[in-house]
Amino acid sequence: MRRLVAVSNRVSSLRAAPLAGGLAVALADALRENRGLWFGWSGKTVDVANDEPHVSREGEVTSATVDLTQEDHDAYYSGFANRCLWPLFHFRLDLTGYDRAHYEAYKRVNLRFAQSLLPLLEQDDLVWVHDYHLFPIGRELRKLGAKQRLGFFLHIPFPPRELLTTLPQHLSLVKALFEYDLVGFQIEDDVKRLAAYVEQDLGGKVGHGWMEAFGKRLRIQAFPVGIDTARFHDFGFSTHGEREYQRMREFLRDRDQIIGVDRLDYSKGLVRRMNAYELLLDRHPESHGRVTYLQVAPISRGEVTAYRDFRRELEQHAASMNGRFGRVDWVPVRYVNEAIPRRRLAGLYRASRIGLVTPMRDGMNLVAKEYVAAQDEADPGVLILSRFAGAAQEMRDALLVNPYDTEEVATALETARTMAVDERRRRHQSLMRGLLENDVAQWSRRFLEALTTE
Ligand code: GDG
Repeated sequence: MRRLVAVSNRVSSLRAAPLAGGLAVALADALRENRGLWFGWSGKTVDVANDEPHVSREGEVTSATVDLTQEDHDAYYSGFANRCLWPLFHFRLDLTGYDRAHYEAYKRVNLRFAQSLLPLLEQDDLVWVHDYHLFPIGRELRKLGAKQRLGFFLHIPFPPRELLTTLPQHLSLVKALFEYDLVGFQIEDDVKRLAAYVEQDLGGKVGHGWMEAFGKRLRIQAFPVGIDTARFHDFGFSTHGEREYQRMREFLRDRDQIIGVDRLDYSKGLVRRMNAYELLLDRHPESHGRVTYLQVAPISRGEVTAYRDFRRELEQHAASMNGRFGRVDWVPVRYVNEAIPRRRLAGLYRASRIGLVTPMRDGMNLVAKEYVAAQDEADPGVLILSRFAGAAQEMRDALLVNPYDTEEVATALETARTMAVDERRRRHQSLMRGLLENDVAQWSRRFLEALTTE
């Protein structure tokens, strides 16, 4: 069995991984199965950074992390990755910052990571790089002589060529992809957007599963990421999950709860989501006191201005809705920044009649999948899902909506609120089948198999 080396911006503790969610869960299992090594930033900033990684072991898995100077962190992570690539790749040119110094820092940090990682690599390793922070690390590793198989997976959407080409460094960024043996995107649409760029801007060739440009051939495919479906379902019925569920049911009594769970990020569509809920309350006075909306939104990237501005806007919105509609015995919106442990989160999903997942653009969106997995199959809730989340490609039996269309989202809320149990069961069964078939273990297995074969 070949060793797996996962490379990502952050490295989490494996013990905490099943509780943390997202990428950590996906990687932890694959690393355990393959006696892997996990390499990335330590999460610490220091005055003088040392290239020697901190190495530690947890059971079968080794972690190796490096520190960053504050300056590199600000320019590489908060700067190029989160002020430029994140908004640009989520189709938000209005929020995209173009700063050459940030790009230089991005390249410098990728080179440093490559230099620290190289001595740790063994001949037969499969190296799997994750996400937009690390496009160039494959090229840097190759330049330093790495012969191992290198794979790259992009967790966020790939933008249309008309947007991508606003980035002064678009050519260099895409060229970096061609250094990998295999590139994975979330959905077919992402692959098609890169294909259009390769054909029209690079004069390259494109076929089924491959692209040619820069005199190189790249293998590329969609690998839609899944969740740990069976385990997450069990979380909702575990001691902590069950306790949270009961506590919530008691608190709600016969009210229907709408739940949203999102990192506090402008791509997740939280303001428009609140507008849609407000429209529901406007249109359906009979729903007052009978429905309530819980938005869990742990704070993320607080050092980036766009995030701070957006947070203030959201707080005002929630407060004004409560002022406008609230009664002494009913609060229409509960908006909390608290991060909730995963088992409790499963209990909360289970206690909620409606899962409201309406990002303006999202690579996949795991919350949509978690919400469905946590439901009780005898009396399941309804998922309302944005068409612009990658997850919408697989989850056809959700109520699919255009998140820009407030009226449509408000109508979907009413449809979900009044949906008969037969239809809820039918939709849930079909969604759950998909989630069990393509769970996170399948996802990493498929990617690693493709990376292993020539
Ligand atoms: C990126 C892409 C893609 C959230 N609040 C709490 C909490 N979470 C967990 C959720 C979920 C994860 O965070 C969020 O995953 P998403 O997929 O929804 O979104 P991103 O963070 O933007 O992830 C995305 C993903 O990568 C994977 O490829 O799907 O499109 O943007 O697991 O549950 N977890 C806990 N408490 C919280 O309060 N424990």
